[in-house]
Amino acid sequence: MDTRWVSQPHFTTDRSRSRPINCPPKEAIVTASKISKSKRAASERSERRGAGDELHQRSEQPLTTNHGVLLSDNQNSLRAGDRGPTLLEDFALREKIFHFDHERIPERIVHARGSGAHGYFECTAPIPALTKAGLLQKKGERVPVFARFSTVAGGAGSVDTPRDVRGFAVKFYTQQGNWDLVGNNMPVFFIQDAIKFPDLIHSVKMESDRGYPQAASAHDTFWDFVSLMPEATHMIMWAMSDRGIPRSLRMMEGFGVHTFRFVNAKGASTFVKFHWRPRLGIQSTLWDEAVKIAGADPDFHRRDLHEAIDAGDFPEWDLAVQVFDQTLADSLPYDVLDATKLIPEEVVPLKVVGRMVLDRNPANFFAETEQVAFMPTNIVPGIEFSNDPLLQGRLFSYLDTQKSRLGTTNFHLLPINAPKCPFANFQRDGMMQMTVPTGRANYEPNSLDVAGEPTGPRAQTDGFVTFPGDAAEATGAEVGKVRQRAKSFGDHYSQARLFFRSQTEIEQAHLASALVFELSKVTMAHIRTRVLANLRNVDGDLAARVAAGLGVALPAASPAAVQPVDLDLSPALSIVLKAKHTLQGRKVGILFAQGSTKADIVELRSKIHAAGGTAVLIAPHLVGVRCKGGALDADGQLAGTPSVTVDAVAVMVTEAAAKELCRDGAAVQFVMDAFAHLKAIAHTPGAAALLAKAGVAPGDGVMPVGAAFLDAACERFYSREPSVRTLA
Ligand code: HDE
Repeated sequence: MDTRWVSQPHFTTDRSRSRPINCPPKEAIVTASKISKSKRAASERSERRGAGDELHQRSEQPLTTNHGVLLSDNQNSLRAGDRGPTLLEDFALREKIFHFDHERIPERIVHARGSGAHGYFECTAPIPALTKAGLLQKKGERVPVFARFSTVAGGAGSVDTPRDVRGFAVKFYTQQGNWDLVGNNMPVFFIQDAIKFPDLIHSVKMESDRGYPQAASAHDTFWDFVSLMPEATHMIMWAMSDRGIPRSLRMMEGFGVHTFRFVNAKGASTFVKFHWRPRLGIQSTLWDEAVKIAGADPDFHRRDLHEAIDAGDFPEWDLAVQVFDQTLADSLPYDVLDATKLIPEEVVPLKVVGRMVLDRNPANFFAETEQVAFMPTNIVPGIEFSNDPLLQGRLFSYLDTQKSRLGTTNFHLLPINAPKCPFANFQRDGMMQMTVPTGRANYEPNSLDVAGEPTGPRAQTDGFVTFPGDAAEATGAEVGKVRQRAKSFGDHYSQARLFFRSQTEIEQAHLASALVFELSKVTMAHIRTRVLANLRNVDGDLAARVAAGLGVALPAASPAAVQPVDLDLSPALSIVLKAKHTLQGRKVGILFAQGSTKADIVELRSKIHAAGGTAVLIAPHLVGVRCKGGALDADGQLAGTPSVTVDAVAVMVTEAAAKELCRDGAAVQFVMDAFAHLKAIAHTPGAAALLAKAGVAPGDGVMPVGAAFLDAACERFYSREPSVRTLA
């Protein structure tokens, strides 16, 4: 290997130091940007040529894999000898190619071709009387913005100057959250209802059989569609006007298109339409010019925007609003909810409220312009939607799009999309989660704070409250849009009481015992107490039994929004009362051993099968158990087939075998568990010793092998339970 470096003969990198060992001091290092801007002598950079004359460069910044391992060579893959095959173990090559292979994400289905810039919005004429939107409250107050301008029909690599509508999307990073004003450079739209959007876009994009034309509406399918959609006529006027061929992105007007709502601090609302007015005025190209620009400089608009900002010639727009009320809306000869209509400024004048200045180019096109995720649903208090059916459809669409394009529900964590105000909630996990939430409060309500644990964020009284008006107006309903639970949902205990009281005694005991078990695992005393207080509203006896089971004092009942009432009991809610007396679907385990009578076992097995059950033969050994009457194979070996795997058991062993089995824990447990689990137990006389050892007491469900057993095997013998365990 050739290690002759032009300026540094030898490199060893030690990242615990601020720079690689033997690396020139920082002052001597020329950064990439400086390199591009200065004509430096090659000798200032550490370089060497490899054996194949490939250029190896070194700089102060170490090159690593994505997992942090320093690389020594970025020119050669790892080979078995310099002319040998590439080795699979070359993790550096694999990672680099892998990442490259996945660099592209789906382009936007519409507005794929776009250019963006950072900047700020400044309020120039506050309108607190109209809206409580934080960014419009104080003259001179600025919020950061990111704007993206786009064509609609073309792909991401299409030219900048086709005849097309231009997207005009602005994300305002306000202190009340992100507001996205996702508009166009024309104030109306082709269609009135979101349900037609896929048709419109299918028709205008390249035709599906031939894949052309790209970025052009001059073709059959578009004109076919719009000619059948008279509602598109107005927008066609705009699209065919010189607005469809802007001179520069800096010289376009922008429009929110839809009617939105302003809501002020008192809750009063007006309608509003948003307008962007370029300080440079509107300018367009001639069609012939646009066509020639497409050839001469396909990036004409992108370059223009970038260069202007780079040169400090920051593009600027005024934000103006057209504000009107329902009375004015009613007086118009068209519907303000119809996105194919505009309101002439001669009818409702424009009021300038602020200005937007774009003063910074994106540092990285992909990370910012490509990954920015605009959503009309991003609104802030004081700005709301109208019932425009086109807008309402958009409210659904954009979230889907972001998931599909950016691949994860966590797209909001990307720096370009994240709010610049604090944000917190209980949403967790998901692909590409970048945050590391601590603590276990990932739900609310919670009272973990009572025990000193973090409790997480909560909704605030001054949080976003939707203006209720529209829904009521449109539907004639008494109340409009509300986040409110109906009072009729307020009785939380009467049916819980009905359920509990409709259970049989044993079921009630099970329920109470289950509560004791669960709550005994709860380490926070205040939670147990609260559950008991709630239980008092269900049934005083239940609460008392659970408290006793836990050994804690019974608290007072919790306040109930609606006092529980006694409803008529419903026996149908009980499992026991509804249980089906059948062997169908149930399994009966037959425990046998050496010396058992084969004929009896076979007979019982066939009776079980005849009754619809399944017999499972269980023995200490699986194969060839020597029985009276011949060898018999078991279905399961005793240790691996405990009685919990069946619903009833028959112990069919001789006295000698029983004696033997008394020394086998699996056998004793088999019987003991069957008894404790309230199962029917049939037995031969010889089994007595084993039953005694397992603590089986005579009583319901314990019987000699015989006809009665088939009937008993259909049941569980709850009456036995108090004798085998303590229930609450
Ligand atoms: Fe969009 N639109 N749109 N749109 N739109 C998208 O969202 C959609 C409409 C607009 O620079 C998509 O993130 C539906 C009107 C702009 O990233 C998608 C309907 C207006 C941008 C989508 C409309 C717009 C989009 C594709 C009919 C002007 C680019 C990528 C109900 C007021 C934003 C994305 C950017 C982008 C859906 C109609 C403007 C698919 C369903 C009307 C400026 O979600």
